[in-house]
Amino acid sequence: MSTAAPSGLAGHAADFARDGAIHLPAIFADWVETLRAGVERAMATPGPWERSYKPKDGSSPFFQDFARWKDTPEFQRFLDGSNIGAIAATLMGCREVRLFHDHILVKEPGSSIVTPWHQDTPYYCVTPEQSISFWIPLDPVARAVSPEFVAGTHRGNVEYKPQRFDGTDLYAADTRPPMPAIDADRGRWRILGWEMAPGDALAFHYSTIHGAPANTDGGRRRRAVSWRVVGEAARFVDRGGKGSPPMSHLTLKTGDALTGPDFPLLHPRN
Ligand SMILES: O=C(O)CCC(=O)C(=O)O
Repeated sequence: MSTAAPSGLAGHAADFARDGAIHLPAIFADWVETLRAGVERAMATPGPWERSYKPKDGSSPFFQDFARWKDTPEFQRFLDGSNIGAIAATLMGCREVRLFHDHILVKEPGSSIVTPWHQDTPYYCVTPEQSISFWIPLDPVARAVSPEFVAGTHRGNVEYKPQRFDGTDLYAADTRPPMPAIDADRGRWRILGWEMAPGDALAFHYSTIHGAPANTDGGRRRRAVSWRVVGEAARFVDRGGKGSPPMSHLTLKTGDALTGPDFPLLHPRN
């Protein structure tokens, strides 16, 4: 399998820059079985940052785990053999691409958990200028359960106050503005979402406002792995050991380049 970016991707780069979220059909289709096996292995032995939600109404859980590439051979095979680094470099227009982390997100059939509207930037210990998450579904995803994105909200440098799923503030005395009530007036925003097949990808910027519905449509699992990557402009931001994942073991200082064994180079290949 090639580790070069597929031809025809340059056109998507302009859409990514404008909207902050794009759909790339079948771009990782060759990796579905490998990633499914990795998710199964990771779920069988959750990692130290695993954070799953069990709905109060008794419906199925929403499993989440982070940075499992280190102990999941299938994920290492994906990083070594796929062209994710070259794809990211083309979309971001940068020279180097590093892994920030992987994030497993499995909404079991019937799960009533809604992923609230949020930006990832305020949860992450890294600057967002050159950033992409590749959310790769491993099951068919109907439009009704697709993650959704508010087009263009990665531009303009507005950071909204991050909250936990229970609605409490993540950081004390946070004076950033609250997330707008997007669902109260959906027609006011350009909301993007797609029907997807396993091995497609959604590529989105860390500052794009996004969320996802409950998995109450279709009676299917909604397995996904979101691969978070950054370009050479990325700099560490000290969030006091909070955030997602907390990464409180890092000794980097605010403003340092995001390098070291936690953040392997994906592009260019040595
Ligand atoms: O899968 C979901 O429900 C939400 C995805 C998400 O917020 C993310 O990948 O950043």
